[in-house]
Amino acid sequence: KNFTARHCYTKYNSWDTIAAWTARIAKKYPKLVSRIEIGNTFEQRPMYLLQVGKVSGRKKTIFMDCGIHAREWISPAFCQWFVKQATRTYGKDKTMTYLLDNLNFYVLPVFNIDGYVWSWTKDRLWRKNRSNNSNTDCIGTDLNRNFNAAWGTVGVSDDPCDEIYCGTAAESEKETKAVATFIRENLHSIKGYLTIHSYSQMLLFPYGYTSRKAPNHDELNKVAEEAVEALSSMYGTKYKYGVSATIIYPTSGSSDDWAYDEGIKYSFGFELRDRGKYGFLLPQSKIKPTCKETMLAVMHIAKYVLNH
Ligand code: ING
Ligand code: ZN
Repeated sequence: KNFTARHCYTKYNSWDTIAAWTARIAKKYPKLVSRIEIGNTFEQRPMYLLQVGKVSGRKKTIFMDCGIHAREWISPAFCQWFVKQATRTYGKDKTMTYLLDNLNFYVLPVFNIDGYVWSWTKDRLWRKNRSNNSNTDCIGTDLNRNFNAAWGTVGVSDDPCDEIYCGTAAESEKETKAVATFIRENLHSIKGYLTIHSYSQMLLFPYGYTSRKAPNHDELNKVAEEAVEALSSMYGTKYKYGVSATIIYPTSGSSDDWAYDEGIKYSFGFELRDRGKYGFLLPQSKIKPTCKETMLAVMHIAKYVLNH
């Protein structure tokens, strides 16, 4: 009952709560939000995606996923916040109204649902999904190493016991397959891709798998610079921005590189607060300020994508 009454957005929510919320928000705002099931997880949970935007003909869309890594709880909290803010301010805030009239957002509030449930129930610092691996008791694949972008080459492990295990093949995981299939089927409209992680306060863009510059590198760099500037205008939170291979570390099989190579020219990865004081255990009191400042960066990118 408290979901729509403001309580849930400043707390971390269990998967059951988030799943119930997806149904509720779609029901409450039928002209703005609809819920789509894009597949099932390894443990057979339905993967819910929210389409957010005024229903009308052909529109550009932005795909945003949260919670690809289980322990990064601020990430699903941000996806929820985004949808809340969109629905509450549509028709009131000029920029939001403009964006939702002209763009659709696909918001996946939790990508790695099984892992998220595990992080709530058994191991707070779990990262991977929960699929079985052969010849070992070690569980899980890193979904952000499982995409078909120079898969299995750099910044990965082929040991299923490691945190960055890339799986047996690109898209070997049901969760990766579901997201990649949905994006491929909607490539005609998807012009922007955002993936939300924590922590370290960075805004990253391709590539992670090579030191080669992306064709529109200068443009991505400019958009990132402006987005980070917008973000810091609220509380002064400092973000680094740049190519992920150099700003954090080389990675292959990451979702943003894959989306970019599929032709989505505006592909960004966020690493939200903080810089390590609390790390993955960011206190609930930080949800609101983190989400408010992040909204400014996301809105900036969305405006840019709409107009380019
Ligand atoms: N960091 C990301 C990781 O998958 C990342 C870094 C994010 C790389 C986005 C590429 C794109 O290792 C965390 N914290 O998971
Ligand atoms: Zn992550």
